[in-house]
Amino acid sequence: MELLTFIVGCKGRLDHLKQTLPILAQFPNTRCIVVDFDCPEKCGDWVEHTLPKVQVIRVPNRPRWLHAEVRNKGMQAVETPWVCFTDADIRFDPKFVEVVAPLLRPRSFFCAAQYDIGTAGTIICSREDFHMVEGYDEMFQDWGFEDADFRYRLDLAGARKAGFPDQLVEHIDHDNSIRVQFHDAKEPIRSWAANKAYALVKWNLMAAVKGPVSKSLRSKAYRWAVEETARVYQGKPPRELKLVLERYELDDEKCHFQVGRALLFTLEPLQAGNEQLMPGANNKPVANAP
Ligand SMILES: [Mn+2]
Repeated sequence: MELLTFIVGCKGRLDHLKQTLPILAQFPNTRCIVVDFDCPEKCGDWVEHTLPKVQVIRVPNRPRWLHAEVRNKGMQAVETPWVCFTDADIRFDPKFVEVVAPLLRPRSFFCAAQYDIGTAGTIICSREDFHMVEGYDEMFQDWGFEDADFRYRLDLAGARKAGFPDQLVEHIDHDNSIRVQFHDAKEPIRSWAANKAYALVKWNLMAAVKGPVSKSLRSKAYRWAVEETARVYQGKPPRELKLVLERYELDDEKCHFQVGRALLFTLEPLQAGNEQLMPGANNKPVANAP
């Protein structure tokens, strides 16, 4: 059995994939999976034709790029003990596997030591840890923060973050228009803000329920985060989110009621210049994110 499987998703990035995949495909003791996520350039066909050792998973009928689903779908075919999630625009150093393989140890996950907006999504974790945290949260839409949330939950589950040398991965530079090509939110700052707000709500819910949060609660939280961040940008007054976690019935001859345990969330603007929250536009490092 090989040590590690690379998972690369692609939708309209065939030009990048052509530059990066041949490097992944020649690494020893590894496998490689490309998730053709309804790619308009039919990247799966190119992969099968050019690099037949690479496994292709096709996910049809996906007009939107859903990063979390791409990665979870890729994971379904992984059999190796370790997995490296990465993107079509990440060029790996030919020594990557040689350097990283000896670093891998149980209950750890690995990112570039000082990852930036381009390389933040490249992460190695064990298959076991991935399943323990139930993978990526598919509630996240559009650009941003599903990777920070994944790292946060790995850490919470007891897997320690470790680094590999930054120069082993290089991001092929591109502008934001490519980043949001298949997104509804065309300004990455908007989806990044909504996704971060959602993550903060969810992390609090996880602490309150001491475990995974139900899909219905997450769905309410996500809708609120998207609507509420949009309202803040439009200068509209904030609206609270109340999520009832549990209800206790007190019902006998003398009283008929229930007590609920709820969490209340608010989202309010700080000062002007919310753009500063965004690590993206000018490629500032996000190494301090979880
Ligand atoms: Mn990129």
